[in-house]
Amino acid sequence: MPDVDRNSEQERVIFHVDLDAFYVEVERQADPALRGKPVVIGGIGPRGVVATASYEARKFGVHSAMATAVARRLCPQAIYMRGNHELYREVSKKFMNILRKYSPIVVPVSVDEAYIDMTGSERLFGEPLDSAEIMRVAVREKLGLPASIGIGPSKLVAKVSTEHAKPDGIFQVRQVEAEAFFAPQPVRNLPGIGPKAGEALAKLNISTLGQLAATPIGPLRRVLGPNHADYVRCRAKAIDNAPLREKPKSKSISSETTFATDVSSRSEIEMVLKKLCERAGARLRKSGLRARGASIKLRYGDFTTITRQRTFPAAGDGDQVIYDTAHGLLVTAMRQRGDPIRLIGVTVNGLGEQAAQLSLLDDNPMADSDTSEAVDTIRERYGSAAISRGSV
Ligand code: TTP
Repeated sequence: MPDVDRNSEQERVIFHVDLDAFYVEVERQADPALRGKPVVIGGIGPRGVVATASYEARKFGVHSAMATAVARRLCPQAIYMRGNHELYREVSKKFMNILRKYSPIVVPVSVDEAYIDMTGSERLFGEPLDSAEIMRVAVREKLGLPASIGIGPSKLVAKVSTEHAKPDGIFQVRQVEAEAFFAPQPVRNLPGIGPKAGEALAKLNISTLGQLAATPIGPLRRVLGPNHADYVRCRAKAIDNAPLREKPKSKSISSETTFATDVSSRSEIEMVLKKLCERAGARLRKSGLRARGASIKLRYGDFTTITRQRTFPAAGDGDQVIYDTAHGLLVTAMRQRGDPIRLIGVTVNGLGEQAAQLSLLDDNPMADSDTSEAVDTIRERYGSAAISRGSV
C-alpha cells in the first residue's frame, strides 16, 4: 500500500461498522441450533418477502427483498423464520452503545450500521486496523454478533470498503489509493447508484466507476440530471467531503409507483398499494424507527395530485397498520373521485424512536410488525381460504 503524503493535512479516519446478516445472527444467538445452516428471515408465507438471508443461503442466490416463494425454490433446505423486530431494536441499541466507547462521534445509519470518526484515536486504541479489530472483538464478546468494518478517509470510501470486508472482516483504503480502488468496480457499487441510474449509465457504455469518472459531464448530465451528474462523477473518483453528521434524518419514508397505463380497477390499485406499504414498512423497520402516521398520494390521468394523511392509533412499524391506514385513505379518496389513477404513493411519517404506546383498547401494537407474516403462516398451513385480511 502506498504511503500517505506526510505533508498533507491529517487524513480523516472513518469507520463504517456493519453487522453481518443482522437479523439472522440475532436469531442464532437466541437459538444456536441455527448456526452454520441456511436461514432466511422475512415474510414466510406465499406472499412474503425476504428481509435477510444467512450467508449459507446467499450462496444459492437468496437475497433481501426477494419474494420468499422464489427463495424457497432456490434454497428449499433453508430454515424460514419470521422476524422479531422488538428484539432487533434492543440489540441495535446495545451495539451502538458499544461503539460509543471508542469515539464520541458515532452516527447510526440503520439498525445495524454506523459511521464512527476515529481520527486521532491512535494513541488510545492503536492504528486503525488494530482499533477496528478491538471493536469487532468487543461486539463479538458482548453481543455474540459478527461485524465487518470498512475504513476510509470519508464515509463514502469507508462504506464501499465494508463490502470488501464482509463477512466478518476489516478492509482499509487510504485516500491516495481510493480512486484506483474504485476504478474497476461496477457502477452499482457506488452508494446512490440504483438500478435506474445503472441502466441509464449502461446506455452510455459506462459499467465501471473508472469509466464514469472519465466521462465528460455533458452526457452524464443528460442521463443523471444536471445537479446529480457532477455529484456522482465526483464520488466515482472517491471524493467525498461530507461531514459525518449531515442534515437531520428524514422524518418520512416514501414509496411510489407510476402505472404503465392509468388504472381504475380498485383491486389492481389495492394490490400495488399493499406492495408499496410493505416496501415502506421494510425500510422503516430497517431504520429502527416507528411512524406516527401514513399518507397516500394519488395522481390522476390529468396530472392533478392529491395527498391524504392519517395518524396511527399508536406509533408503529408494522405492514398491517400502514396498509390499513393507507387503504382507508384510498377508499375514501376513490369514493370522492373514481377517475383512473396514474401514480400512487405511500409515505410513513412522524418517524422517531418513540416506544409504541400501548392502548388498553387495541391489540398490542408491538405485534403489528409480524401480523402480516402471521396471516401468511396460517394460510400456508391451512390453505388460503382459512383467513382473509380486509378487502385484499
Ligand atoms: P443490511 O445491513 O442491509 O443486511 P444484513 O445485515 O442482513 O447483511 P449484510 O451482512 O449483507 O450487511 O440490513 C440489516 C437488516 O435490515 C437485515 O438483517 C434485515 C433488514 N432488511 C430488511 O428488512 N429488508 C431489506 O430489504 C434489507 C436490505 C434489510
